[in-house]
Amino acid sequence: MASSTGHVTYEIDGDVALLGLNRPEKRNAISDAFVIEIGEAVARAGKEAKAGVLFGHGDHFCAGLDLAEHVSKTAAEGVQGSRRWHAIFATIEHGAIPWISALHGAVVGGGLELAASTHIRVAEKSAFFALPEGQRGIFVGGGGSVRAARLMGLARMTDMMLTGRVVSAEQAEKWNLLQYLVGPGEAREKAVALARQAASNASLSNYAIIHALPRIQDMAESDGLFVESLMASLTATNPEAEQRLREFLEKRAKRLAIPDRDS
Ligand code: 1HE
Repeated sequence: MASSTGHVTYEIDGDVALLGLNRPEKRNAISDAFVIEIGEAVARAGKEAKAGVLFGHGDHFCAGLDLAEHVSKTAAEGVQGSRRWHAIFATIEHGAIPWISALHGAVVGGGLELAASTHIRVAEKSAFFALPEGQRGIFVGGGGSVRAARLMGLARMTDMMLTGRVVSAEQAEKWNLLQYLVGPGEAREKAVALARQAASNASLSNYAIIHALPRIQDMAESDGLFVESLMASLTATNPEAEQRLREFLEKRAKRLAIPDRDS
């Protein structure tokens, strides 16, 4: 399917790609063509940047699936649509680079599923989280039953879906839905700073973090530990590791920023 919605902005800032959801008049609701365009921008960022930031233009991050498009779909079209979201969000979660999402306003339905496919979530206090699928007579279809449930836990997600409960940013932080809670208008800047930090890592380490770490969680303990050893050896024998270890030993490496001492 060709995508020509113009609903995605794309910019490169040094090593960081900035991908903006830009359909504010519909609260960045995601149509079929829009999700494809997100996938194209994610693929481009994987070639041109070392980390990416995903944010929403306007007053909201994303109001989820474009409900206007989903009236009168056949069952087969519904499955194909959901599988398309899965394939595209998988290129965020298990793609070439780490992604940080900057959240404000609505992070609702498919918007929460999209945020859950990124590796770090930064939210402003205006952000609110909801899964109103039950109220709309549908179900999550963008990977939420796996990714969002893993972040917050089954009981909380079941509660959100059964009751349509709207969760504040403060509560969402306690529920592990986000890692950084920041002031008004600060999420994008914080996300870019975190993306720059991640981009400065060895790329093979980042690859291991986004590909091996989540898979290890799905493995039996002994399998996970074995895969960990393989990744540890693969990264440590990479020439970039030798150079970085030498920089540390020769006191040329950037020092850790220790809270309460360096800030
Ligand atoms: C939309 C959508 C949408 C807004 N699809 N058009 N998602 C939802 O159930 C959330 C639905 N949206 C809302 O609850 C509200 O729009 C918000 C709380 C996010 C924002 O409220 P507000 O007052 O700022 O905006 P609004 O007046 O409700 O909406 C502005 C316009 O955006 C309006 O269109 P207009 O032509 O009347 O101007 C809305 O119809 C439109 N709009 N959200 C289509 N989602 C892969 S499966 C995932 C399943 C789901 O995501 S289910 C959850 C869907």
